[in-house]
Amino acid sequence: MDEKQQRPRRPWWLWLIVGLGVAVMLFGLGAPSALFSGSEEEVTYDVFLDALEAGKVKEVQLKSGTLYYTLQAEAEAKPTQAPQLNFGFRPLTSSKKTKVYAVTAMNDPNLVDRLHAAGVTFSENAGTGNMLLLVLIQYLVPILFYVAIFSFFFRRMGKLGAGGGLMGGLGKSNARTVEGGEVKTTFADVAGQDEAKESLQEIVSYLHNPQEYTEIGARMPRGALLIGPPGTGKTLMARAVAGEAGVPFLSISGPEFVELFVGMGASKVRDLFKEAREKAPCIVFIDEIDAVGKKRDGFGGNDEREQTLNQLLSEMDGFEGNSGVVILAATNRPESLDKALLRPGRFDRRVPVELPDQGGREAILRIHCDRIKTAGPIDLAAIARITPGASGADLANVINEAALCAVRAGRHAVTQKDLEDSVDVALAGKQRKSMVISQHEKEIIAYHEVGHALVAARQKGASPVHKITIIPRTSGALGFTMQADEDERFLMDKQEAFAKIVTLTGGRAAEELCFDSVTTGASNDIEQATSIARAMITRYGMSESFGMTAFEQVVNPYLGNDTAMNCSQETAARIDREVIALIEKAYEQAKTILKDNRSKLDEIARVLIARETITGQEFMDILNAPVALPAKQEPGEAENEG
Ligand code: NHX
Ligand code: ZN
Repeated sequence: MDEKQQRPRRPWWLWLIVGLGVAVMLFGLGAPSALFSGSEEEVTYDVFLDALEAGKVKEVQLKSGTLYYTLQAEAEAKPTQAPQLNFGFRPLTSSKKTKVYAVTAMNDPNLVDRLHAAGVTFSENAGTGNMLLLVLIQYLVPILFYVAIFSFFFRRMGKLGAGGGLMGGLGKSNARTVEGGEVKTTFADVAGQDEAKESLQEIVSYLHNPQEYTEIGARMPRGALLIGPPGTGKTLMARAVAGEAGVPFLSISGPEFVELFVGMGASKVRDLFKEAREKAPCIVFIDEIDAVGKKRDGFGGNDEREQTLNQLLSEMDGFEGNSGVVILAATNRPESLDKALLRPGRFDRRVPVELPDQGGREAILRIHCDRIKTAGPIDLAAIARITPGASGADLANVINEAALCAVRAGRHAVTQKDLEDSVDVALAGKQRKSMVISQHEKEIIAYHEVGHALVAARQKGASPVHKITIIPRTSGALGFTMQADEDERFLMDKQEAFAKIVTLTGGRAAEELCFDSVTTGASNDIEQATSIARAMITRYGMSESFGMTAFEQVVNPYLGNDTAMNCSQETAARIDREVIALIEKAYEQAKTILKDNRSKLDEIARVLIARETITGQEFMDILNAPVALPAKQEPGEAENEG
């Protein structure tokens, strides 16, 4: 970020308190021994009693459990040091040179009577004058010291955000503010979200020129809700609106409202809107608004959160139609938001920010690629093709990993190969070169992967093979087969879905066929195959017996594909049986394909073991080459030679 973020500086008094606190701790203010250091002589209680009975004691002062006394005879004679700077402690007697004795007071209830009888001047030193200051420093400073330390650490942990703090934070909203004209992000920095940009363009033009809208009597949307999966650039988009409009950008994250201190959420909302009104026209951005905007349920629930939400709702209502404050909020769980937030007059505009399509991915890659040095031909369309489902953040990461990879290799520019390797890293983790795999296991892995590839290549409706590798990865994958479509697909027909399952079972089928045993390694394939089969039956109406009935719903579409079952127990059991049958059918088909292509399977597996990684092209070349049978050729060659 090249933008200057305004972070309030730590107040000077914080340092003062910390300094005083350290001083108090080091020097232990107020301890009597410090007040009289060096000047008094410590004696035992019996010595004191003897002196008292002998009538030699002249004056006694009690202070903090210690008796300080002077003797008659010595009162004038023995010189001692002048009293030092002491907080509120009156020096004993008026004379300047008196030997002072100190004795720890004992539980001696009759002492007062005896002192009185002996005619001794005695008092308890309760301090005068400066005593208030003493108490202040003795008690208040340490407390302030701990509070300061506490708030300091919480701030460092980022819990209170910039400008927060236990003390400094009251009356502040924690919003990070970027002043108008300083937001450098524009729509040009956001790639592949043309529809979202178009929706927000209206807000930009309103902020530029509000009178055009007020003249006609139009009311601007007060808020727009950016909805989409994580990493799609919702924050970037909001920032770009502020950048395009050249207005201040106030951003705060939903969870910041409700954290740490109970009761602060609502006041933070108030402060935020106060700040926004002062800075208007401006953009207020609330990230992850679902943290505060979750549906209010009937049963108790989270009181703090609901108060925060209520405050937010009433603040949004409080805006006059054209106050110049536009609120943008982002969420990836729109279904969980309170209906009251979504009604007109609040977040009345929904702007979907979806995962990019192939063209969008290429555009995003281009933006990030322009920031790094590259060498040789770079084909970003090819990278876009092999990254279906990747978000903008994923793609940014791919480019950055590639740059890091180039630096690691001691090169000064990124090549296409760096980019491709970096996609593999994103999918399956880094290579684990140190891992030693036995020859037998290598064979199993190679046959497993070639099994997938061959089954894919020999089926209608399966995506072409892009790459096969048996280099183990840090994710735990021992090898993988990557498929990639030439053009982006938006629909999948039943045949294609089934072909996918067949391809997934191809790995295990090859293991069984060639080694007559199966391994645990296929677990991931099995999971994927099962979830496709289940979805075909319960969601896509692709089962003969159930037809177009839905038995499962996707719970939150933007965060994983969690589903909720919605059927009777009998149906659930029938669905399970159908899933089993479908996968069984796929597995048999995969085995048939591999049996029919057994020699190619052996040949390609051998090549794969030798090279560790082969491209889809190399794979197809071997597959389409006329049958090469080295087992039969070798004797022939031997004959020729002999
Ligand atoms: C284990 N790994 O967990 C060992 C180390 C059958 C040749 N005991 O099906 O690597 O068993 O076609 C992404 C994708 C872990 C991450 C798949 C992490 C699979 C993968 C389990 C190949 N390729 N299995 C495959 C595999 C395993 C795993 C993954 C992942 C194997 C198989 C992993
Ligand atoms: Zn597999």
